[in-house]
Amino acid sequence: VYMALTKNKEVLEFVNTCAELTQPDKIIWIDGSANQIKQLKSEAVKSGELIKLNEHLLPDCYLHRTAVNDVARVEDRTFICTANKEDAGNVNFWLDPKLAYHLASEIARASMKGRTMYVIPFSMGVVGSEFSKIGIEITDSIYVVLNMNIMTRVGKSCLDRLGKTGSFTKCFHAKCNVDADKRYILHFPEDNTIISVNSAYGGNVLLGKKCLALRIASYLGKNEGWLAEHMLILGVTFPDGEKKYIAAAFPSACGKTNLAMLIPPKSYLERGYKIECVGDDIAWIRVGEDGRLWAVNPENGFFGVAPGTNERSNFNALQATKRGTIFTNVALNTDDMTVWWEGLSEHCPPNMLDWTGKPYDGSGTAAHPNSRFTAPAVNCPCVSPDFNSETGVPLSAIIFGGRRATTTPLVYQAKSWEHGVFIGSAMSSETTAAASGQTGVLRHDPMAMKPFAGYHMGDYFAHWIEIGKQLKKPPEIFNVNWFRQDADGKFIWPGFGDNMRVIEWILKRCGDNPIGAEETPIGFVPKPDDINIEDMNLSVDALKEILSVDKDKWIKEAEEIEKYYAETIGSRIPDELYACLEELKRNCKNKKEG
Ligand code: OXD
Ligand code: MN
Repeated sequence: VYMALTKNKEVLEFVNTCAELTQPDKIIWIDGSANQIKQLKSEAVKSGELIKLNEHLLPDCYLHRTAVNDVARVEDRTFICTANKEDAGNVNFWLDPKLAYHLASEIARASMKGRTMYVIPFSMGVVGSEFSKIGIEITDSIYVVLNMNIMTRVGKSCLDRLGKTGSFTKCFHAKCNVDADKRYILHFPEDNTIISVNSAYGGNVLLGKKCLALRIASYLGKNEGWLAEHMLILGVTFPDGEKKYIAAAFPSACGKTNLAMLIPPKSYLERGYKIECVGDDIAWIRVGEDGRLWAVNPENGFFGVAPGTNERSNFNALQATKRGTIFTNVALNTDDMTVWWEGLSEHCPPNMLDWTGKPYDGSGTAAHPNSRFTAPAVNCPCVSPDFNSETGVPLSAIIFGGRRATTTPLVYQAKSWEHGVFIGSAMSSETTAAASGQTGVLRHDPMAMKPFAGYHMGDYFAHWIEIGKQLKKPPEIFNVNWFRQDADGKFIWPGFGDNMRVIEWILKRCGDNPIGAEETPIGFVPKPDDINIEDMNLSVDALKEILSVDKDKWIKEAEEIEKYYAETIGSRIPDELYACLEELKRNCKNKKEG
Protein backbone atom coordinates (compact mmCIF):
# COMPACT_ATOMS: atom_id res chain seq x y z
CA VAL A 1 0.00 0.00 0.00
CA TYR A 2 1.41 3.39 -0.89
CA MET A 3 0.51 6.94 -1.76
CA ALA A 4 0.75 7.48 -5.49
CA LEU A 5 1.56 11.06 -6.40
CA THR A 6 -0.32 11.02 -9.70
CA LYS A 7 -3.51 10.04 -11.45
CA ASN A 8 -1.68 9.43 -14.72
CA LYS A 9 -2.89 5.94 -15.69
CA GLU A 10 0.18 5.04 -17.68
CA VAL A 11 2.48 5.97 -14.77
CA LEU A 12 0.38 3.97 -12.31
CA GLU A 13 0.32 0.98 -14.62
CA PHE A 14 4.09 1.15 -15.08
CA VAL A 15 4.70 1.33 -11.35
CA ASN A 16 2.28 -1.52 -10.65
CA THR A 17 3.77 -3.76 -13.32
CA CYS A 18 7.28 -3.19 -11.95
CA ALA A 19 6.09 -3.84 -8.39
CA GLU A 20 4.31 -7.06 -9.35
CA LEU A 21 7.43 -8.28 -11.09
CA THR A 22 10.03 -7.32 -8.48
CA GLN A 23 7.91 -7.67 -5.27
CA PRO A 24 9.44 -4.91 -3.14
CA ASP A 25 8.52 -4.62 0.53
CA LYS A 26 7.78 -0.95 0.15
CA ILE A 27 7.25 1.67 -2.55
CA ILE A 28 8.37 5.26 -2.02
CA TRP A 29 7.47 8.04 -4.45
CA ILE A 30 10.15 10.70 -4.63
CA ASP A 31 8.40 14.03 -4.22
CA GLY A 32 11.56 16.11 -4.46
CA SER A 33 11.16 17.72 -1.02
CA ALA A 34 14.29 18.63 0.92
CA ASN A 35 12.96 16.67 3.87
CA GLN A 36 12.58 13.44 1.99
CA ILE A 37 16.05 13.73 0.48
CA LYS A 38 17.53 14.41 3.90
CA GLN A 39 15.83 11.33 5.29
CA LEU A 40 17.12 9.15 2.46
CA LYS A 41 20.66 10.39 3.00
CA SER A 42 20.60 9.50 6.67
CA GLU A 43 19.15 6.09 5.82
CA ALA A 44 21.95 5.51 3.28
CA VAL A 45 24.55 6.48 5.87
CA LYS A 46 23.02 4.02 8.34
CA SER A 47 23.11 1.19 5.82
CA GLY A 48 26.70 2.03 4.82
CA GLU A 49 25.76 2.84 1.24
CA LEU A 50 27.06 6.36 1.80
CA ILE A 51 29.85 7.56 4.04
CA LYS A 52 29.31 11.00 5.51
CA LEU A 53 32.26 13.32 4.90
CA ASN A 54 33.58 16.18 7.03
CA GLU A 55 30.56 18.45 7.54
CA HIS A 56 32.75 21.49 8.09
CA LEU A 57 35.07 21.05 5.07
CA LEU A 58 32.62 19.30 2.74
CA PRO A 59 29.10 20.11 3.94
CA ASP A 60 26.39 17.68 2.84
CA CYS A 61 28.94 15.57 0.91
CA TYR A 62 29.15 11.78 0.82
CA LEU A 63 31.35 8.97 -0.47
CA HIS A 64 29.99 5.89 -2.19
CA ARG A 65 31.90 2.77 -3.24
CA THR A 66 30.61 0.56 -6.02
CA ALA A 67 31.28 -3.14 -6.35
CA VAL A 68 34.76 -3.68 -7.79
CA ASN A 69 33.28 -5.27 -10.91
CA ASP A 70 31.00 -2.30 -11.52
CA VAL A 71 33.09 0.81 -12.11
CA ALA A 72 32.37 2.01 -15.66
CA ARG A 73 29.91 1.91 -18.51
CA VAL A 74 29.72 -1.53 -20.09
CA GLU A 75 29.41 -0.94 -23.80
CA ASP A 76 29.42 -4.62 -24.71
CA ARG A 77 26.38 -5.17 -22.47
CA THR A 78 24.50 -2.11 -23.72
CA PHE A 79 21.88 -2.90 -26.34
CA ILE A 80 19.55 -1.09 -28.70
CA CYS A 81 16.45 -3.26 -29.07
CA THR A 82 14.62 -2.33 -32.27
CA ALA A 83 12.12 -4.54 -34.09
CA ASN A 84 14.43 -4.60 -37.13
CA LYS A 85 18.06 -5.34 -36.39
CA GLU A 86 19.20 -3.03 -39.22
CA ASP A 87 17.65 -0.01 -37.49
CA ALA A 88 20.06 -0.33 -34.55
CA GLY A 89 22.97 -0.17 -36.99
CA ASN A 90 26.28 -2.03 -36.91
CA VAL A 91 27.92 0.15 -34.30
CA ASN A 92 25.38 -0.74 -31.59
CA PHE A 93 24.80 -4.13 -30.04
CA TRP A 94 21.31 -5.35 -30.81
CA LEU A 95 18.84 -7.64 -29.08
CA ASP A 96 15.40 -8.66 -30.25
CA PRO A 97 12.95 -6.64 -28.10
CA LYS A 98 10.80 -9.66 -27.19
CA LEU A 99 13.83 -11.61 -26.10
CA ALA A 100 15.27 -8.62 -24.24
CA TYR A 101 12.07 -7.96 -22.28
CA HIS A 102 11.86 -11.63 -21.39
CA LEU A 103 15.51 -11.84 -20.35
CA ALA A 104 15.28 -8.73 -18.16
CA SER A 105 11.99 -9.81 -16.55
CA GLU A 106 13.45 -13.14 -15.53
CA ILE A 107 16.52 -11.44 -14.08
CA ALA A 108 14.50 -8.81 -12.20
CA ARG A 109 11.74 -11.15 -11.00
CA ALA A 110 11.36 -10.91 -7.21
CA SER A 111 14.69 -9.07 -7.05
CA MET A 112 13.32 -6.31 -4.79
CA LYS A 113 12.05 -8.69 -2.10
CA GLY A 114 13.14 -7.25 1.23
CA ARG A 115 14.02 -3.96 -0.50
CA THR A 116 12.35 -0.65 -1.16
CA MET A 117 11.30 0.38 -4.64
CA TYR A 118 11.67 4.10 -5.35
CA VAL A 119 9.67 5.91 -8.02
CA ILE A 120 11.58 8.93 -9.33
CA PRO A 121 9.66 11.36 -11.55
CA PHE A 122 12.29 13.48 -13.31
CA SER A 123 12.62 16.03 -16.06
CA MET A 124 15.48 16.35 -18.52
CA GLY A 125 15.46 20.10 -19.06
CA VAL A 126 13.59 22.78 -17.16
CA VAL A 127 10.27 21.40 -15.84
CA GLY A 128 7.50 22.63 -18.08
CA SER A 129 9.66 23.74 -21.02
CA GLU A 130 8.31 22.47 -24.33
CA PHE A 131 11.76 21.09 -25.13
CA SER A 132 12.03 19.04 -21.92
CA LYS A 133 11.31 15.33 -21.58
CA ILE A 134 9.82 13.63 -18.55
CA GLY A 135 10.98 10.23 -17.33
CA ILE A 136 9.93 7.94 -14.50
CA GLU A 137 12.78 5.90 -13.06
CA ILE A 138 12.03 2.88 -10.91
CA THR A 139 15.01 1.79 -8.81
CA ASP A 140 15.91 -0.14 -5.68
CA SER A 141 18.99 2.00 -5.05
CA ILE A 142 19.04 5.02 -2.74
CA TYR A 143 22.34 5.98 -4.42
CA VAL A 144 20.47 6.26 -7.71
CA VAL A 145 17.72 8.38 -6.12
CA LEU A 146 20.22 10.77 -4.57
CA ASN A 147 22.32 11.06 -7.73
CA MET A 148 19.27 11.57 -9.94
CA ASN A 149 18.23 14.31 -7.52
CA ILE A 150 21.48 16.13 -8.36
CA MET A 151 21.70 15.32 -12.07
CA THR A 152 18.07 16.01 -13.03
CA ARG A 153 15.04 17.98 -11.85
CA VAL A 154 13.17 15.55 -9.65
CA GLY A 155 9.80 15.41 -7.91
CA LYS A 156 6.09 16.03 -7.97
CA SER A 157 6.31 18.98 -10.34
CA CYS A 158 7.31 16.50 -13.07
CA LEU A 159 4.15 14.47 -12.47
CA ASP A 160 2.06 17.63 -12.46
CA ARG A 161 3.61 18.49 -15.79
CA LEU A 162 2.60 15.06 -17.15
CA GLY A 163 -0.98 15.49 -15.99
CA LYS A 164 -3.40 12.64 -16.50
CA THR A 165 -2.34 11.68 -20.00
CA GLY A 166 1.15 12.96 -20.76
CA SER A 167 3.71 10.46 -22.03
CA PHE A 168 7.10 9.78 -20.53
CA THR A 169 10.17 7.54 -20.82
CA LYS A 170 9.80 4.35 -18.78
CA CYS A 171 13.07 3.78 -16.95
CA PHE A 172 13.48 0.63 -14.92
CA HIS A 173 16.54 -0.13 -12.82
CA ALA A 174 17.12 -3.09 -10.50
CA LYS A 175 20.57 -3.59 -9.03
CA CYS A 176 19.82 -7.30 -8.37
CA ASN A 177 23.13 -8.89 -7.21
CA VAL A 178 25.36 -6.65 -9.33
CA ASP A 179 26.23 -9.81 -11.25
CA ALA A 180 28.46 -8.77 -14.16
CA ASP A 181 27.42 -11.80 -16.20
CA LYS A 182 23.76 -10.83 -15.99
CA ARG A 183 24.31 -7.09 -16.47
CA TYR A 184 22.18 -5.59 -19.23
CA ILE A 185 21.57 -1.99 -20.21
CA LEU A 186 18.64 -2.22 -22.63
CA HIS A 187 17.06 0.50 -24.75
CA PHE A 188 13.76 0.18 -26.57
CA PRO A 189 13.59 3.41 -28.58
CA GLU A 190 10.38 2.33 -30.31
CA ASP A 191 8.70 1.91 -26.88
CA ASN A 192 10.40 4.88 -25.17
CA THR A 193 11.65 2.42 -22.55
CA ILE A 194 14.95 1.69 -20.75
CA ILE A 195 15.82 -1.32 -18.59
CA SER A 196 19.02 -1.63 -16.55
CA VAL A 197 19.79 -4.68 -14.38
CA ASN A 198 22.73 -5.86 -12.27
CA SER A 199 24.70 -2.62 -12.17
CA ALA A 200 24.92 0.30 -9.78
CA TYR A 201 27.52 2.42 -11.65
CA GLY A 202 26.36 5.91 -12.66
CA GLY A 203 26.50 5.74 -16.44
CA ASN A 204 24.57 2.44 -16.39
CA VAL A 205 21.94 3.39 -13.83
CA LEU A 206 21.32 7.16 -13.76
CA LEU A 207 18.95 6.50 -16.59
CA GLY A 208 18.22 10.16 -17.36
CA LYS A 209 21.80 10.68 -18.52
CA LYS A 210 23.32 8.47 -21.24
CA CYS A 211 20.27 6.22 -21.65
CA LEU A 212 17.52 8.83 -21.94
CA ALA A 213 19.24 12.12 -22.77
CA LEU A 214 21.46 10.54 -25.46
CA ARG A 215 20.35 7.10 -26.71
CA ILE A 216 16.56 7.52 -26.47
CA ALA A 217 16.69 11.28 -27.12
CA SER A 218 18.81 10.88 -30.26
CA TYR A 219 16.10 8.59 -31.63
CA LEU A 220 13.34 11.02 -30.61
CA GLY A 221 15.39 13.83 -32.13
CA LYS A 222 15.63 12.04 -35.45
CA ASN A 223 11.84 11.66 -35.57
CA GLU A 224 11.05 15.10 -34.19
CA GLY A 225 13.71 17.06 -36.09
CA TRP A 226 16.33 17.93 -33.47
CA LEU A 227 19.71 16.68 -32.20
CA ALA A 228 20.74 15.05 -28.90
CA GLU A 229 24.52 15.27 -28.66
CA HIS A 230 27.43 14.30 -26.39
CA MET A 231 28.49 17.93 -26.15
CA LEU A 232 29.42 20.57 -23.63
CA ILE A 233 28.05 24.07 -24.09
CA LEU A 234 30.07 27.13 -23.14
CA GLY A 235 29.59 30.86 -23.41
CA VAL A 236 32.38 33.34 -24.17
CA THR A 237 32.01 36.98 -23.17
CA PHE A 238 34.25 39.36 -25.13
CA PRO A 239 35.84 42.49 -23.68
CA ASP A 240 33.14 44.62 -25.40
CA GLY A 241 30.39 42.60 -23.68
CA GLU A 242 29.34 40.55 -26.71
CA LYS A 243 28.59 36.90 -25.96
CA LYS A 244 28.98 33.84 -28.19
CA TYR A 245 28.25 30.19 -27.54
CA ILE A 246 30.02 27.01 -28.58
CA ALA A 247 29.05 23.34 -28.33
CA ALA A 248 31.81 20.76 -28.34
CA ALA A 249 31.82 16.96 -28.63
CA PHE A 250 34.64 14.90 -27.14
CA PRO A 251 34.68 11.22 -26.16
CA SER A 252 34.27 10.39 -22.46
CA ALA A 253 37.09 11.54 -20.17
CA CYS A 254 38.74 13.78 -22.81
CA GLY A 255 38.25 17.05 -20.95
CA LYS A 256 34.68 18.20 -21.68
CA THR A 257 34.17 19.30 -18.09
CA ASN A 258 37.51 21.13 -18.14
CA LEU A 259 36.78 22.97 -21.39
CA ALA A 260 33.25 23.85 -20.29
CA MET A 261 34.58 25.60 -17.17
CA LEU A 262 37.94 26.86 -18.30
CA ILE A 263 39.52 29.88 -16.73
CA PRO A 264 41.20 31.99 -19.43
CA PRO A 265 44.90 32.91 -19.07
CA LYS A 266 45.64 36.02 -17.02
CA SER A 267 46.11 38.30 -20.02
CA TYR A 268 42.64 37.35 -21.29
CA LEU A 269 41.05 37.92 -17.90
CA GLU A 270 42.71 41.33 -17.74
CA ARG A 271 41.27 42.22 -21.13
CA GLY A 272 37.81 41.22 -19.89
CA TYR A 273 37.26 37.78 -21.43
CA LYS A 274 34.98 35.48 -19.48
CA ILE A 275 33.86 31.86 -19.88
CA GLU A 276 30.60 30.54 -18.55
CA CYS A 277 29.37 26.97 -18.44
CA VAL A 278 25.95 26.01 -19.78
CA GLY A 279 26.66 22.27 -19.79
CA ASP A 280 29.52 19.78 -19.56
CA ASP A 281 28.24 16.60 -21.20
CA ILE A 282 24.97 16.74 -23.13
CA ALA A 283 23.36 19.22 -25.50
CA TRP A 284 19.87 19.11 -27.00
CA ILE A 285 19.97 21.24 -30.12
CA ARG A 286 17.16 22.67 -32.24
CA VAL A 287 16.75 24.85 -35.30
CA GLY A 288 15.42 28.21 -34.12
CA GLU A 289 12.94 30.37 -35.98
CA ASP A 290 15.88 32.60 -36.86
CA GLY A 291 17.58 29.74 -38.75
CA ARG A 292 20.31 29.34 -36.16
CA LEU A 293 20.98 26.34 -33.92
CA TRP A 294 19.94 26.69 -30.27
CA ALA A 295 21.24 24.44 -27.51
CA VAL A 296 20.06 23.52 -24.02
CA ASN A 297 21.72 21.33 -21.42
CA PRO A 298 19.06 18.86 -20.22
CA GLU A 299 20.98 18.01 -17.04
CA ASN A 300 21.06 19.74 -13.68
CA GLY A 301 24.46 18.64 -12.37
CA PHE A 302 27.89 17.33 -13.32
CA PHE A 303 28.91 13.67 -13.20
CA GLY A 304 32.57 14.49 -13.64
CA VAL A 305 35.76 12.43 -13.71
CA ALA A 306 37.64 13.15 -10.46
CA PRO A 307 41.27 12.17 -11.18
CA GLY A 308 43.26 15.07 -12.58
CA THR A 309 40.82 17.65 -11.22
CA ASN A 310 42.61 20.24 -9.08
CA GLU A 311 42.81 23.95 -8.33
CA ARG A 312 44.84 24.61 -11.45
CA SER A 313 43.33 22.18 -13.95
CA ASN A 314 39.70 22.96 -13.10
CA PHE A 315 39.16 25.34 -10.21
CA ASN A 316 35.47 25.71 -11.06
CA ALA A 317 34.73 21.97 -11.04
CA LEU A 318 36.61 21.57 -7.78
CA GLN A 319 34.57 24.39 -6.25
CA ALA A 320 31.38 22.73 -7.47
CA THR A 321 32.26 19.63 -5.40
CA LYS A 322 32.60 21.51 -2.11
CA ARG A 323 28.99 20.99 -1.00
CA GLY A 324 26.03 18.74 -1.73
CA THR A 325 28.22 16.36 -3.71
CA ILE A 326 28.34 12.57 -3.91
CA PHE A 327 31.78 11.13 -4.63
CA THR A 328 32.04 7.65 -6.12
CA ASN A 329 35.13 5.42 -5.87
CA VAL A 330 37.55 8.14 -4.77
CA ALA A 331 39.98 7.63 -1.85
CA LEU A 332 39.06 8.57 1.72
CA ASN A 333 41.37 10.52 4.00
CA THR A 334 40.59 9.01 7.40
CA ASP A 335 42.40 11.80 9.28
CA ASP A 336 39.85 14.44 8.39
CA MET A 337 37.15 12.56 6.45
CA THR A 338 37.84 14.34 3.18
CA VAL A 339 38.40 12.79 -0.23
CA TRP A 340 41.42 12.44 -2.48
CA TRP A 341 42.24 11.33 -5.98
CA GLU A 342 45.33 11.21 -8.19
CA GLY A 343 46.17 14.73 -9.31
CA LEU A 344 44.24 16.54 -6.58
CA SER A 345 47.57 17.35 -4.94
CA GLU A 346 51.08 16.31 -5.82
CA HIS A 347 51.49 13.91 -2.91
CA CYS A 348 49.00 11.48 -1.51
CA PRO A 349 48.24 12.33 2.13
CA PRO A 350 48.92 9.60 4.71
CA ASN A 351 46.18 7.43 6.18
CA MET A 352 44.10 6.91 3.11
CA LEU A 353 41.62 4.22 2.29
CA ASP A 354 41.70 3.39 -1.40
CA TRP A 355 38.56 3.33 -3.53
CA THR A 356 37.78 -0.21 -2.41
CA GLY A 357 38.00 0.79 1.27
CA LYS A 358 41.33 -0.87 2.02
CA PRO A 359 44.29 1.02 3.59
CA TYR A 360 46.25 2.49 0.69
CA ASP A 361 49.84 1.29 0.57
CA GLY A 362 50.97 3.18 -2.53
CA SER A 363 50.50 0.36 -5.00
CA GLY A 364 48.06 0.99 -7.82
CA THR A 365 45.93 4.10 -7.62
CA ALA A 366 44.15 5.31 -4.49
CA ALA A 367 41.12 6.50 -6.44
CA HIS A 368 39.70 4.49 -9.31
CA PRO A 369 40.75 6.05 -12.68
CA ASN A 370 37.03 6.47 -13.45
CA SER A 371 36.09 7.76 -10.00
CA ARG A 372 33.50 10.51 -10.15
CA PHE A 373 31.86 13.44 -8.44
CA THR A 374 28.15 14.17 -8.76
CA ALA A 375 27.83 17.89 -8.13
CA PRO A 376 24.91 20.31 -8.49
CA ALA A 377 25.36 22.73 -11.39
CA VAL A 378 24.39 25.69 -9.20
CA ASN A 379 27.59 25.12 -7.20
CA CYS A 380 29.78 25.96 -10.16
CA PRO A 381 31.21 29.50 -9.85
CA CYS A 382 31.01 30.01 -13.62
CA VAL A 383 27.59 28.49 -14.26
CA SER A 384 25.86 30.49 -16.98
CA PRO A 385 22.95 32.83 -16.21
CA ASP A 386 21.38 31.05 -19.22
CA PHE A 387 21.60 27.69 -17.47
CA ASN A 388 17.83 27.53 -16.92
CA SER A 389 16.86 29.25 -20.14
CA GLU A 390 14.05 27.36 -21.87
CA THR A 391 15.11 28.36 -25.39
CA GLY A 392 18.77 27.71 -24.70
CA VAL A 393 21.63 29.58 -26.36
CA PRO A 394 22.44 30.21 -30.05
CA LEU A 395 25.54 28.42 -31.35
CA SER A 396 28.28 30.24 -33.26
CA ALA A 397 30.53 27.19 -33.48
CA ILE A 398 30.53 23.43 -33.08
CA ILE A 399 33.77 21.69 -32.15
CA PHE A 400 34.69 18.03 -32.52
CA GLY A 401 37.76 16.59 -30.85
CA GLY A 402 39.52 13.52 -29.59
CA ARG A 403 42.78 12.23 -28.18
CA ARG A 404 45.23 11.86 -31.04
CA ALA A 405 48.98 11.54 -30.45
CA THR A 406 49.66 12.29 -34.12
CA THR A 407 48.04 13.32 -37.44
CA THR A 408 45.27 15.69 -36.28
CA PRO A 409 46.39 19.32 -35.87
CA LEU A 410 45.64 21.49 -32.85
CA VAL A 411 42.67 23.00 -34.69
CA TYR A 412 41.20 23.09 -38.18
CA GLN A 413 37.97 24.33 -39.67
CA ALA A 414 35.52 22.63 -42.00
CA LYS A 415 34.77 24.24 -45.35
CA SER A 416 31.01 23.77 -45.08
CA TRP A 417 28.32 22.18 -42.91
CA GLU A 418 28.56 18.92 -44.89
CA HIS A 419 32.34 18.91 -44.55
CA GLY A 420 31.91 19.50 -40.81
CA VAL A 421 29.57 16.52 -40.57
CA PHE A 422 32.19 14.49 -42.43
CA ILE A 423 34.88 15.56 -39.94
CA GLY A 424 32.63 14.58 -37.03
CA SER A 425 31.81 11.25 -38.65
CA ALA A 426 35.50 10.48 -39.13
CA MET A 427 36.59 11.22 -35.53
CA SER A 428 38.83 8.74 -33.75
CA SER A 429 40.17 8.88 -30.23
CA GLU A 430 42.28 6.85 -27.84
CA THR A 431 40.06 5.01 -25.33
CA THR A 432 39.81 6.06 -21.66
CA ALA A 433 38.71 4.55 -18.34
CA ALA A 434 35.12 5.79 -18.69
CA ALA A 435 34.19 2.52 -20.35
CA SER A 436 35.37 -0.93 -19.38
CA GLY A 437 38.07 -2.42 -21.62
CA GLN A 438 41.62 -1.53 -22.60
CA THR A 439 42.58 2.17 -22.47
CA GLY A 440 44.75 4.05 -24.97
CA VAL A 441 43.53 2.15 -28.03
CA LEU A 442 42.67 4.27 -31.07
CA ARG A 443 39.06 3.73 -32.08
CA HIS A 444 36.55 5.51 -34.26
CA ASP A 445 34.07 7.52 -32.22
CA PRO A 446 31.94 9.52 -34.63
CA MET A 447 30.89 12.81 -33.03
CA ALA A 448 31.79 11.18 -29.67
CA MET A 449 28.49 9.32 -30.06
CA LYS A 450 29.71 5.79 -30.73
CA PRO A 451 28.44 4.56 -27.35
CA PHE A 452 25.39 6.82 -27.34
CA ALA A 453 23.60 6.97 -30.71
CA GLY A 454 20.29 5.18 -30.24
CA TYR A 455 19.92 4.22 -33.89
CA HIS A 456 21.82 3.46 -37.08
CA MET A 457 24.96 5.60 -37.36
CA GLY A 458 24.42 6.11 -41.10
CA ASP A 459 20.92 7.47 -40.45
CA TYR A 460 22.40 9.63 -37.72
CA PHE A 461 24.84 11.22 -40.20
CA ALA A 462 21.99 11.72 -42.66
CA HIS A 463 19.97 13.44 -39.93
CA TRP A 464 22.85 15.88 -39.37
CA ILE A 465 22.96 16.63 -43.11
CA GLU A 466 19.17 17.15 -43.06
CA ILE A 467 19.35 19.58 -40.10
CA GLY A 468 22.00 21.58 -41.99
CA LYS A 469 19.59 22.14 -44.85
CA GLN A 470 17.22 23.94 -42.49
CA LEU A 471 19.83 26.43 -41.27
CA LYS A 472 20.00 30.00 -42.51
CA LYS A 473 23.03 30.70 -40.32
CA PRO A 474 24.80 27.40 -39.63
CA PRO A 475 27.49 27.47 -36.96
CA GLU A 476 31.06 27.01 -38.24
CA ILE A 477 32.42 23.54 -37.52
CA PHE A 478 35.93 22.85 -36.17
CA ASN A 479 38.07 19.97 -35.02
CA VAL A 480 40.54 20.31 -32.16
CA ASN A 481 43.21 18.04 -30.72
CA TRP A 482 44.80 19.05 -27.42
CA PHE A 483 46.73 15.77 -27.26
CA ARG A 484 49.47 15.88 -29.94
CA GLN A 485 52.66 14.33 -28.57
CA ASP A 486 56.34 14.90 -29.26
CA ALA A 487 58.88 12.15 -30.02
CA ASP A 488 59.19 11.46 -26.27
CA GLY A 489 55.45 10.96 -25.85
CA LYS A 490 54.96 14.29 -24.04
CA PHE A 491 51.93 16.47 -24.78
CA ILE A 492 53.08 19.51 -26.77
CA TRP A 493 50.09 21.77 -26.09
CA PRO A 494 49.52 22.54 -22.39
CA GLY A 495 45.72 22.50 -22.70
CA PHE A 496 43.34 23.56 -19.89
CA GLY A 497 43.14 27.40 -19.61
CA ASP A 498 45.41 27.86 -22.62
CA ASN A 499 42.73 26.26 -24.80
CA MET A 500 41.19 29.75 -24.63
CA ARG A 501 43.76 30.76 -27.26
CA VAL A 502 42.26 28.27 -29.68
CA ILE A 503 38.70 29.28 -28.73
CA GLU A 504 39.65 32.87 -29.55
CA TRP A 505 40.80 31.87 -33.05
CA ILE A 506 37.68 29.76 -33.56
CA LEU A 507 35.38 32.65 -32.73
CA LYS A 508 37.40 35.02 -34.92
CA ARG A 509 36.64 32.62 -37.79
CA CYS A 510 32.89 32.91 -37.09
CA GLY A 511 30.61 35.80 -37.98
CA ASP A 512 30.64 38.28 -40.84
CA ASN A 513 34.30 39.32 -40.98
CA PRO A 514 36.39 36.24 -40.27
CA ILE A 515 40.16 36.55 -40.07
CA GLY A 516 42.26 34.78 -42.69
CA ALA A 517 43.48 31.18 -42.51
CA GLU A 518 45.58 28.69 -44.42
CA GLU A 519 43.80 26.26 -46.68
CA THR A 520 45.14 22.71 -46.36
CA PRO A 521 43.97 19.36 -47.77
CA ILE A 522 41.84 18.80 -44.64
CA GLY A 523 40.37 22.28 -44.11
CA PHE A 524 41.40 25.71 -42.80
CA VAL A 525 44.27 25.85 -40.32
CA PRO A 526 45.35 28.99 -38.41
CA LYS A 527 48.25 31.03 -39.66
CA PRO A 528 50.75 30.54 -36.82
CA ASP A 529 50.73 34.28 -36.12
CA ASP A 530 47.00 34.16 -35.46
CA ILE A 531 47.27 31.89 -32.42
CA ASN A 532 48.24 34.03 -29.47
CA ILE A 533 51.12 32.31 -27.62
CA GLU A 534 52.17 35.32 -25.55
CA ASP A 535 53.12 34.46 -21.93
CA MET A 536 53.12 30.84 -22.85
CA ASN A 537 55.81 28.25 -22.56
CA LEU A 538 55.52 27.20 -26.20
CA SER A 539 57.89 27.97 -29.06
CA VAL A 540 56.72 29.14 -32.47
CA ASP A 541 58.27 26.00 -33.92
CA ALA A 542 56.29 23.79 -31.56
CA LEU A 543 53.13 25.68 -32.54
CA LYS A 544 53.94 25.20 -36.22
CA GLU A 545 54.52 21.52 -35.53
CA ILE A 546 51.08 20.99 -33.97
CA LEU A 547 49.41 23.01 -36.72
CA SER A 548 51.08 20.97 -39.44
CA VAL A 549 49.17 18.64 -41.74
CA ASP A 550 51.17 15.64 -42.94
CA LYS A 551 49.74 14.54 -46.28
CA ASP A 552 51.10 10.99 -46.06
CA LYS A 553 49.47 10.51 -42.68
CA TRP A 554 46.21 11.91 -44.04
CA ILE A 555 46.25 9.59 -47.03
CA LYS A 556 46.39 6.74 -44.51
CA GLU A 557 43.71 8.43 -42.39
CA ALA A 558 41.43 8.68 -45.43
CA GLU A 559 41.94 5.00 -46.20
CA GLU A 560 41.12 4.20 -42.59
CA ILE A 561 37.94 6.31 -42.74
CA GLU A 562 36.89 4.62 -45.96
CA LYS A 563 37.39 1.23 -44.38
CA TYR A 564 35.44 2.26 -41.29
CA TYR A 565 32.55 3.54 -43.40
CA ALA A 566 32.42 0.36 -45.47
CA GLU A 567 33.16 -2.28 -42.86
CA THR A 568 31.67 -0.89 -39.67
CA ILE A 569 28.94 1.62 -40.42
CA GLY A 570 27.92 -0.08 -43.63
CA SER A 571 24.98 1.21 -45.60
CA ARG A 572 22.96 4.41 -45.12
CA ILE A 573 25.94 6.78 -45.22
CA PRO A 574 24.80 9.93 -47.06
CA ASP A 575 26.42 10.69 -50.44
CA GLU A 576 27.55 14.07 -49.12
CA LEU A 577 30.00 12.34 -46.79
CA TYR A 578 31.43 10.11 -49.50
CA ALA A 579 31.91 13.26 -51.60
CA CYS A 580 33.93 14.82 -48.76
CA LEU A 581 35.99 11.65 -48.42
CA GLU A 582 36.78 11.69 -52.15
CA GLU A 583 37.75 15.35 -51.91
CA LEU A 584 40.06 14.65 -48.99
CA LYS A 585 41.80 11.90 -50.94
CA ARG A 586 42.08 14.12 -54.00
CA ASN A 587 43.44 17.03 -51.98
CA CYS A 588 46.11 14.94 -50.31
CA LYS A 589 47.23 13.48 -53.61
CA ASN A 590 47.11 16.75 -55.58
CA LYS A 591 49.00 18.75 -53.04
CA LYS A 592 51.53 15.96 -52.88
CA GLU A 593 52.15 15.95 -56.60
CA GLY A 594 51.98 19.73 -56.85
C1 OXD B 1 30.18 10.26 -18.87
C2 OXD B 1 30.72 9.40 -19.93
O1 OXD B 1 30.01 9.78 -17.73
O2 OXD B 1 30.76 9.87 -21.08
O3 OXD B 1 29.84 11.41 -19.16
O4 OXD B 1 31.10 8.26 -19.66
MN1 MN C 1 29.94 11.83 -21.26
